[in-house]
Amino acid sequence: MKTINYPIILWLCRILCGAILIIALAACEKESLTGLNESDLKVNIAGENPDANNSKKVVIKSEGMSFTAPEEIQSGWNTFRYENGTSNPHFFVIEKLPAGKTVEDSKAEVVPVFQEGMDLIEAGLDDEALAVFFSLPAWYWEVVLQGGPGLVSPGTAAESTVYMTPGDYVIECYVKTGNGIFHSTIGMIEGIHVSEETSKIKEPESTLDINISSTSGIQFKSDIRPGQHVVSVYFEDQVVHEHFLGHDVHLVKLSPEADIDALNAWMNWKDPDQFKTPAPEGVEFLGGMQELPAGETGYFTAILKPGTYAFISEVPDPMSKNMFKIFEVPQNQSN
Ligand SMILES: [Cu+2]
Repeated sequence: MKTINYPIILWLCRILCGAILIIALAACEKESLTGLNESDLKVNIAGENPDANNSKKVVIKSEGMSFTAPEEIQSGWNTFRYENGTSNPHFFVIEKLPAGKTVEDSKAEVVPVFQEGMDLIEAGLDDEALAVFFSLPAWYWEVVLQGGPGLVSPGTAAESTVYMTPGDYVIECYVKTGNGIFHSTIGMIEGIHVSEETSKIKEPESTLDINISSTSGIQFKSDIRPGQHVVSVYFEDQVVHEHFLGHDVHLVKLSPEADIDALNAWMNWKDPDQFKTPAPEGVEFLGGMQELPAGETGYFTAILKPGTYAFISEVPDPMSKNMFKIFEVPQNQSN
């Protein structure tokens, strides 16, 4: 059920965005290159120093409303390093396409259908729009979300590790511009082929374990030491929430002026006033793990400094679901 419903929303986003493409182009200008070099990116992750594994990482970059990504990577465990060189927060969710399909099939066979549906929504014909969405090609319902880095603030890099089976994948971001345009609609979608050849990367060993479920929310041991961490995220279950998507985990650093209620509200793409740039003030997104199927585990790295952080899920009102957990990183490990 979940794999059927997730992609609907992602594509619906594209439709919504497509309806106001002209505005999108204007927004795209604001998202223009910031000229950030790799050395300018803030250090929020482990592995900044050269090491034997760096060359094995899959580097994805954004310097505008697009992703620069390799066309092909190996199967098995893959560490994605996402470098956000833009002026807005982004993420990417990894979607596995059914056999024989590529991102071009998605663009050719799915996007036009959703655009038609969007036109109907714009006209207030929601029921008719729903009927159009159900006319999508049968293969579309087999798309499975397979994790990916959580939200990443401007000028920031993050790393996440997921297990990938051979096939064709799409990565996309559906944060909205200030004008309500989904980033995927205006270019933040890319295809990646995963080969039969397996990577030599081992499953990471975690230093901090998160469990997320629809019944208990986000759970972890509260005594988190400062320093470098490999965070595991185990998806005990996966369900479709009010925004038609499942749950995931994002790491955020909260400054003293951060508006907790504003952030709680912002995490709902379905709200026309939320999940739009700019993000709430005082909030720094440091990556995380996009939704995975029930029973799967993904990993992300983080360097935690003394201060206030939170693990938060991109779902409507995460606080009410126990999916907005604020925690303190103490000054000393002994604390
Ligand atoms: Cu984006």
